[in-house]
Amino acid sequence: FQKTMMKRGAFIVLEGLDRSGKTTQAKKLADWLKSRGETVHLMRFPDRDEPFGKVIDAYLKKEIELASPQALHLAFSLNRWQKAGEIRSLISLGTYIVCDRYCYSGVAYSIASGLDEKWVKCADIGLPQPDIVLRFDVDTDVAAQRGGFGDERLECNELQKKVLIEMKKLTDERWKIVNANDSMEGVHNQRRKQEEMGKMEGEYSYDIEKMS
Ligand code: Z5A
Repeated sequence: FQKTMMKRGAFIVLEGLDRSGKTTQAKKLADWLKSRGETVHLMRFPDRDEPFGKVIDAYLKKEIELASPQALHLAFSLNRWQKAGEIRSLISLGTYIVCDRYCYSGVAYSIASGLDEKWVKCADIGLPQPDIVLRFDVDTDVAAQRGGFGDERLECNELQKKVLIEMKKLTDERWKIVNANDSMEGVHNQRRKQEEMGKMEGEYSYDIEKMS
């Protein structure tokens, strides 16, 4: 009985191209939720501290090679599966998880890199589903001017354009689009305006029964 009375948290995912400002805005969103008295946990994928994430990190930094793009895709997926239990339990305890990238990056980047769509999607079936996905849309030339672009693998304009096409295909009614070409504060204010208009109200107040 006590469990059913407990307010469920929420799983909020930020998606978008490289340098669209997801990490910056994830922190701002987490601070805003904390200011409203919520318990918040910031999460990101790839989680480079987790064992499979260490492999991904070394690969992206060009320190190691992987035998196939399929192996890379599965490493990204395993990295999420390692956190699936933690995500479920945090949400059931009332925590708001603000997550920087999730399986949508996994699917979009791997399809854009040439892998088979059907095969790519299989690895993530059964992972906890987000309540809401915020898609940060940035023009590739704007993103390319931002700090650090081009240092790691996968950071090239041609791939980014294909990723955006794939990410748009994944977009459904749970997604909200944010214009990420704006300044840091401008992007944050767009988000705040959505909240002030009451659009977010209710979307985050789920009952524990709604957990799958
Ligand atoms: N990948 C994949 O293939 N499969 C998967 O399953 C997953 C990921 C989960 C690494 O991801 C790569 O892995 C990524 C996708 C792929 N490859 N690419 N390309 P990552 O998340 O670890 O990548 P990252 O390099 O740490 O984050 P990011 O996406 O590049 O950046 P961001 O989080 O969107 O942006 P940011 O860190 O907030 O900001 C970037 C810079 O821009 C920084 O200097 C900020 O100060 C600046 N910034 C931010 N916002 C603004 C605004 N509004 N104006 C001006 N400047 C700004």
